[in-house]
Amino acid sequence: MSEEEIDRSNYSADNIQVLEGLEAVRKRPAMYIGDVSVKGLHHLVYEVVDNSIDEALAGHCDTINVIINEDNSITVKDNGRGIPTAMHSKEKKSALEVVMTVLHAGGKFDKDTYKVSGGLHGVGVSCVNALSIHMRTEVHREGKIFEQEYSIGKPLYEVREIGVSDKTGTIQTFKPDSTIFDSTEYNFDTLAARMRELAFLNKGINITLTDMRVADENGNPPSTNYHSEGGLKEFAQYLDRNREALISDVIYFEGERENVPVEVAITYNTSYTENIQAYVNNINTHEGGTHLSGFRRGLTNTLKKYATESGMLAKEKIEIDGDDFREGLTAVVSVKVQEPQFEGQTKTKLGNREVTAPVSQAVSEMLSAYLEEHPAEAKLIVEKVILAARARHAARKAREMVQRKNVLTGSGLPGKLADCSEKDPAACEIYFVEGDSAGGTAKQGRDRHFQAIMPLRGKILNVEKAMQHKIFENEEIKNIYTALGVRIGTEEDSKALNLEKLRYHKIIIMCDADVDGSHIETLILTFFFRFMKELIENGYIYIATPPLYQVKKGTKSEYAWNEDMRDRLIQEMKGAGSESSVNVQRYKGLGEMNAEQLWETTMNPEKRTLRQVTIENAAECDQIFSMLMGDDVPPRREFIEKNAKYAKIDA
Ligand code: 0RA
Repeated sequence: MSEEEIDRSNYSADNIQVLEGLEAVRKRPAMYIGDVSVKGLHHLVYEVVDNSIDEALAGHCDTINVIINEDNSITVKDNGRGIPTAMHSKEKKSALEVVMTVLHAGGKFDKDTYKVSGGLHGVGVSCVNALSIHMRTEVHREGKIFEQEYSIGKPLYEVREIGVSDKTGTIQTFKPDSTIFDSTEYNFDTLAARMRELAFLNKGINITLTDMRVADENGNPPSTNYHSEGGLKEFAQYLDRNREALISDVIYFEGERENVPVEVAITYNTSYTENIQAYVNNINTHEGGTHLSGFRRGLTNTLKKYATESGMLAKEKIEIDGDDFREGLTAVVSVKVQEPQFEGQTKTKLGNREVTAPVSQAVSEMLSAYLEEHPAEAKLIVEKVILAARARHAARKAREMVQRKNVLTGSGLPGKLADCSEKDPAACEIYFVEGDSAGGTAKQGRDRHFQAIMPLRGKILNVEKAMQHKIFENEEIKNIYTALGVRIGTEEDSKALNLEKLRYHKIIIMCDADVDGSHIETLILTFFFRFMKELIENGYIYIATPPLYQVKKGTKSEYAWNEDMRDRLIQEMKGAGSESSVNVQRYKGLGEMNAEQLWETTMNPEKRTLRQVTIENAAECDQIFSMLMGDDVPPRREFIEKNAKYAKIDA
């Protein structure tokens, strides 16, 4: 290629930074996109959409269309300026090709870059390309249409002109490589939750999601449009839509403090749970960090000052602390940070110290203004804070009772726990089993070397509806804490679980495969989600999957986990012998299996299937638990009806 062909005057093409090659991505995909499970698969879409979001944040794009194609490939289309296609002088290639084939070559433009979104790993579209069996990019720009196609990241031809266009924008289609990912089937609801979240976080943008794999009676594919003019204000309302509001307003701030763009929305509901969703560059930072500290500081200081000056605290003997201001609080905090430092176990904790003060300032300003202007609502909030403080004191007493009792009983372990002999937590498992009878069978069937059994009495307390002191007084919940070895914490300083004390690294919920069993499973998960979220985040929580059927013929017996498997086994066994009537047993409960069967099918690590519990979308998850376990019936019915196709009615 001659020097003359290189367009040195083209600023946008030339300023794309080139950092490193792509080979590494296919070798170690998990390093770049987190993992190769369905999570990683969906991450590819977010990575591509993020580039369009950046273009929108730069003010050049207002519509993004995401399409799940029939073959589970994904198309992302935007009406931005289009990825530059001119020659990149250093690489001697089209800028488009550089963006698509060179790692970290995003749209990073010098210092005053606008790029603030970007997936968790911020790896860029070239990673998506490397992990796709096929990808195609079409750019409408400067009156022309350009295209290039790739296979596993390698261009199939040079960028070429294929027509004229009076529009601008970028259209990208990619089909994930099935040799890389565990599964290549996209989940509409997962993508929908993220697109909805992005629409709230970036107000004004239109995002559509269309599923070409299915069509309604009229042959039209389901398509949803996500758009929010109110931004986080509407996000907070959405999060609380199944809760009873304490105040009807959402307290809202949008602006910049000390050069940090901050958007915050706060409201209160009548529940006892705190729900703060904190975002940095559109990423949910569920481990928190400096922006969350700023938020808490601003909230606590402002409310404390107001409550004190109002005189409402005067007759209270008890000390009010940080937690008390957050019972029933729903808030969304979103900051944009140029060079975010992510820390923590899952790299979702913001480390940048310069972010604390701006957020704290923003919260103090908006909240003190609101409280001054809305005395009636302010009174409701302060009254709720006082109630929370009283409840917290009651809870602490209950907790201290538990801890004192444990000291007295020596080992401190619950009487119902059949512990294992192994002491290394990494090798230990605990089964929480529905009911004493199944608990007994599990105790006989287990490998006592590394498997501990803890029977739970029927339905544990619904923590979504209970007050804290009730929760800590609850026998089953106390037993869960003490069996696991972690502390019961409500105070600010002890809120984080002492995970180093955790006695088992596999915590397995084992319930009957019926409606009651699912209910109990959900109750236990709700408890873990609200009070021991770290266990889920660290991947310690699992669900056991007992078989649904035993298919028997003579001395031969096999297990089936679904109807397809059952029918296949019946066919096989029928074909195998001459005499008729294969025997099928439907297991409704764990109690219908003997110890050996339970071990063989559900507990033996060599044969069992464990489902690991993960959090797909933090904001959505909170909302689903509050809806499933809360007081409001209609949304729960709607959810069940919508998901009924996945549920089987019990015979
Ligand atoms: C860098 C520069 C310019 C556009 C983009 C990146 C861009 C990237 C993507 C990725 C998806 N959609 C996109 N839209 C735009 C243009 C700079 C200029 O025109 O001066």
